[in-house]
Amino acid sequence: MATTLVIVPTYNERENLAALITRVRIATPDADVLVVDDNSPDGTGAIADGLAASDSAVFVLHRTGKAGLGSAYGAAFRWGLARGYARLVEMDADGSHQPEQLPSLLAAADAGADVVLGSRWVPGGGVRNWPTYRELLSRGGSAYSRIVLGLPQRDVTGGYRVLTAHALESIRLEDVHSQGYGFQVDLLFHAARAGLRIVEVPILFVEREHGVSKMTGGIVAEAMFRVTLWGLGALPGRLKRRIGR
Ligand SMILES: Nc1nc2c(ncn2[C@@H]2O[C@H](COP(=O)(O)OP(=O)(O)OP(=O)(O)O)[C@@H](O)[C@H]2O)c(=O)[nH]1
Ligand SMILES: [Mg+2]
Repeated sequence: MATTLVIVPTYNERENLAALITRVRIATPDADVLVVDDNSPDGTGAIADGLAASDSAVFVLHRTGKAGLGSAYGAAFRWGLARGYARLVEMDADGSHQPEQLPSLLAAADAGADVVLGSRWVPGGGVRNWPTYRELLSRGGSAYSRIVLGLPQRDVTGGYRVLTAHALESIRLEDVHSQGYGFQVDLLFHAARAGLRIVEVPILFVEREHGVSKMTGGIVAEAMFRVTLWGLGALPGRLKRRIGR
């Protein structure tokens, strides 16, 4: 049985999904793939079913409607943990996360990391074809979260990650409520507080060629609002540790 599960959440990714799954299967032939589709109006779910029918390593989790990235990953993590996978991977469907870089992320998990972050903002990492405002937003969001939450990592909003089953079992998933980009920060914050070993590996993030971005001002606002609340909540503990030093 495969020990690695690559999770690909989809909402209207008809033009991207088949090519992405083919690349994943070539880059990591021993891994299984789980597509989590939220009843995409463009028929992505049916495309996923077709891929699963012709490849026994591909599975599909259908949900009834768009319920956000965080709940899609929550459902997929539970699906994978229940089936005994040792490593669970987060990957976007739009090609921004290159499957060819997955072996280097998995190698960091093999070397002992509990959580591996594909990172745009460490040496060797970067972005291709991203408008300047998106880069500023991402770098700014990471910097703000780092300072407010006291996280040392450079790329805290990225969604290309490997989590071991041990890591996911150490995090109370029911406490991770956020949806858009906030979900990734939320998960990392919980991982850090659980004392897990977190390692960043450089990735080249490539802007999507097909389909439309699901990022909205509301998602950014949600993330900033929640990060600020968590930061305030964690402040007494941080101050106490500083005074106690
Ligand atoms: N199942 C599910 N997948 C989603 C949902 N929202 C986004 N996705 C998928 O999650 C991945 C990342 O999506 P987003 O973080 O919204 O980012 P994006 O749409 O790629 O936008 P950019 O950041 O501009 O590339 C993509 O594969 C989307 O199809 C959702 O509500 N449910
Ligand atoms: Mg994207």
